[in-house]
Amino acid sequence: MVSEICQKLYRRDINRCSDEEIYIALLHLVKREAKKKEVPPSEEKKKLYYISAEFLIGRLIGNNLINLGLWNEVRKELRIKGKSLASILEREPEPSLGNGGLGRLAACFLDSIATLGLPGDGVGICYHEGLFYQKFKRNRQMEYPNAWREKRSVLGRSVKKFPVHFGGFTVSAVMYDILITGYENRTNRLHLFDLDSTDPTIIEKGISFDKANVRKNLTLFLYPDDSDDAGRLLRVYQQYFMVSAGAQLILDEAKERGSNLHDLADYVAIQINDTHPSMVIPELIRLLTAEGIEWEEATKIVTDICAYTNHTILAEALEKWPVKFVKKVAPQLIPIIRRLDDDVKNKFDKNELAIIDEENRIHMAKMDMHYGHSINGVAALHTEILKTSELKDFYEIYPEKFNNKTNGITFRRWLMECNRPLTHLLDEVIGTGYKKDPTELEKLKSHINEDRTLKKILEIKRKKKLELVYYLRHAMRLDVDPGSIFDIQVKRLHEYKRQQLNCLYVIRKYLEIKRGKQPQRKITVIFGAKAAPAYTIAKDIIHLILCLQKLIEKDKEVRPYLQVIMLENYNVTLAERVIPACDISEQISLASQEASGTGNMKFMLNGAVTLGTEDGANVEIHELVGDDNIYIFGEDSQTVIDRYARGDYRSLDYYEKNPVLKECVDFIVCKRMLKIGDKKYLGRLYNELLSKDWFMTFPDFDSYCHAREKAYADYENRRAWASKMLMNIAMAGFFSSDRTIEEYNRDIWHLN
Ligand code: 26Q
Repeated sequence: MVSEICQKLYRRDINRCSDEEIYIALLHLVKREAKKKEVPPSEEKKKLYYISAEFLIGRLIGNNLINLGLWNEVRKELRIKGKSLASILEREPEPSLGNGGLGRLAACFLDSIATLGLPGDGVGICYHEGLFYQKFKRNRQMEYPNAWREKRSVLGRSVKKFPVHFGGFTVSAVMYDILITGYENRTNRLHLFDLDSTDPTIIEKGISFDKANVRKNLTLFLYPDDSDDAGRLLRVYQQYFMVSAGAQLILDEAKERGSNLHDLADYVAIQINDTHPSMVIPELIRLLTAEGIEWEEATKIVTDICAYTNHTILAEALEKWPVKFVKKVAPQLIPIIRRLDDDVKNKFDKNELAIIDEENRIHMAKMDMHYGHSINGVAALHTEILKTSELKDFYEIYPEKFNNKTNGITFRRWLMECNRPLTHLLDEVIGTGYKKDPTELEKLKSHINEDRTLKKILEIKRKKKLELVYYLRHAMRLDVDPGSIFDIQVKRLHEYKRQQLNCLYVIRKYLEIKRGKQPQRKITVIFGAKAAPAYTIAKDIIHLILCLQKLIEKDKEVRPYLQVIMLENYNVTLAERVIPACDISEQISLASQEASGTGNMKFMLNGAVTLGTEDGANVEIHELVGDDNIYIFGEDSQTVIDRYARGDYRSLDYYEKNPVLKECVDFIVCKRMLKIGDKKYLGRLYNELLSKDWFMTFPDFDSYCHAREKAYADYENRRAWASKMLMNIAMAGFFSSDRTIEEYNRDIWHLN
C-alpha cells in the first residue's frame, strides 16, 4: 500500500524514506482510497447540507485509515519497515476550525452521516488560522495564531468559485474540499469557502489584525468566542460569505441532480447549526425569487428545506444583528428580511415574535423558527427548557416544529482511535457488532461479575494513564503520578461551566492537607481550557488555576497528596490523549445552563465515572447508568430557573453562613496566593464571586465537596469501581452520533 506510493513519489523503499515523506504518502493513500467511495451525484436525489461556521474536525489521517479499514494493514506494513504509524500521524497539524462543543458536534455528525451511507455534505468557512494557540506566560493566557494549512494537506482545491456580493464590492468565494470518509461506507465532502485575497501578513502582535480590511481579513481567523457576544461586523461578513456561496452551491447541485427549483424540497435539506448560518434563509429566498419564483412559493420552499438547531439557552448568545450591519454587508437581504418580518407582524400581534425588534435588530433565531420547519434542542432537558421558558412564545405557535435530538459523539474517534486497548477488549468480550450497532455495548453488562473482565478494564485504564504520564513528561515537562486519581475537567472556560467551583474544592483539599488530614490516595486534578480573549473573568479563572498549580507544586507538605495541572492549548488532539486516562469526569455546570455537553459522553465511553449536576445530557447519563454509577450533586434546574426568575440570589448570604466556604473564597486573595499571582486578577475574581457569583457556585459548594469525597472513597474499592466503569461503557451506546443522525434523518431530513 504505502510502499507502492513511496516508490512512485520518491523512487525509494519505505525504510529509506523520512517520516515526513511517509506522511505525504499517507495523505496520497487516504485521498486515493476515499475518492473510490464517492457516490456520483446522478445516483442521488435528496441531499443534506449541514451548514456551520465551525467544524472542529481535528487530525484526519488516522481517522480516515480506520474508516477505510486500512489502519491495521498500514501499521503492519510500516512496522515491518521499522517505522511507527503513531509517530508519523503526530506530524499532522490539527485543523482547529471550531471553538468547542458546537464545532466538534458538526465534525462528529459528518462522520456519522457518511457512516450511515447518507448523502450529506458540510458547508463552512476555510479559516487560515484555527482557534488561537494558547500559551501560558506569567500565569496568564496568551493567544497566538494557529495556522494549519500547508502546501500538501487534507484540503483539496476544487474548481468551483462563486461570486459573493457585499455592499459596494464583490468577491469570489473559492471552494476547498475535505473528503469525509464513513466507517466502512461511502465518502462525503466538507466544502469550505475561502477568499483568495486573504493576507496573513496583516496579522500583528498575537492574534490582532487590521479589522477594517475585509478583502484581506475575511477568512483569516475563526472567531474565538464561545457564547460571548463579540458583536462584530466582520463576523457578519464571514457569515454572509459562507451562506451566499453555500446557497449557490446548493442550487447548482440540485439542478444538476434534476430539480426544477419548484421541487427543491425533494432535493435538498439544510440543517442550520445554531444561528451563525441563518442568513441562508433570506439568501435562498432572494435567489429563488430572482429565478422567477413567486414570493409565497419561495418562502414555502425554503421553510420546507431549512431546519434550525439551538445550542444554547444563554440569552446573550442568541445572535441579534443591527439592521445597519446587514445593510452594510448584504444590502440585498434587507428588503427580503423586512418583508419576512412584515409577514410575521401581520400574522402575529406580539412583539416577542417579531424578527426585527424595536431597537432595529434582526433576531436570527426568530427568523429560523418562523421560516424553518424544525427547531431542535440538543438534549432532553435542554429541549424542555426551550419549550417552557426560553422559546416559549414560539412553542405556543409552532408546537409541531419542536423536537429533541440528544447529541452524540463518533465512536470511531472517541473509542476506536483514541482507545485501541479498550476496543480490543470489547471485540473480545462482546464481539464487534457494537461498531455498527452501538447499543450492543450493553452486552457488556452480563460480564459485570467477571473478575477477568473487570481486571482488564482496570489494566487498560492504568495503561492509558501511563501513556498520558509519559506524554506529559516529554511534551510538557510535567511530572504526574500514574497511581493517583485522575480527576479531569477539560472544556472551554466559561463561568457557567464552573471551573471556579472545582478550584474552590482544590483549595479546600489543600487546606485540609495543611492541617494534617491527608487523602487516602494522591489526587491529580487536571484542567484544560481556552478562554475567549476578551472574556476577562474567564481569564482570571485561568490565572487562579495556574496560581494554585504553582502554590501546590512548591509546597512540600501538600505535593505528595495533591497536584493541579493546567494543560496548555487543550484541543482535539490533546483530548484524545486525556479522555481515555480519566478516572473522574467533572461535568459541573450550573443546572439548566449546559445545553448538552459532549465531553461527558466521551469520558463515559472511555470508562470514566461522572461527577456532575443534573444538567444537559448528564440527566440522560444518570438515567442510563443509575444512581450507583454516577455522582450527582447540586440544585436541580427548576430550582435554579426559579431563583433566576425571583432574582434574589445573594452569594454573600452563603459566604457569611458557611465558614468553610468563606475560608476557601478568602484564600483566593490570601498572602500566599498574592505572592504567586497578580492582585488585580485574583482580586477581581474574588469580588465577582462575592458580589455576583452569577452561576451560583456557593449554593452547590457543600454538596459538590460531599459528592467528590464520596467518589474518592468509592475509588478505593477497586473491584466495585471497575464495575462502575463497566456500566458506564456498557450504557454509552445511546450517545453514538450514529443514533443522533438516524433520528435527524427520521424526523427532519428524510433522506433515502
Ligand atoms: C455568537 C455570536 C457572536 C460571536 C460568537 C458566537 C458564538 C460562537 C460559538 C456563539 C456560540 C458558540 C458555540 C456554542 C457551543 O459550542 N455550544 C455548545 O454546543 C454543544 C453541542 O450542541 C453543547 O453540547 C454544549 O452544551 C453547548 O454549550
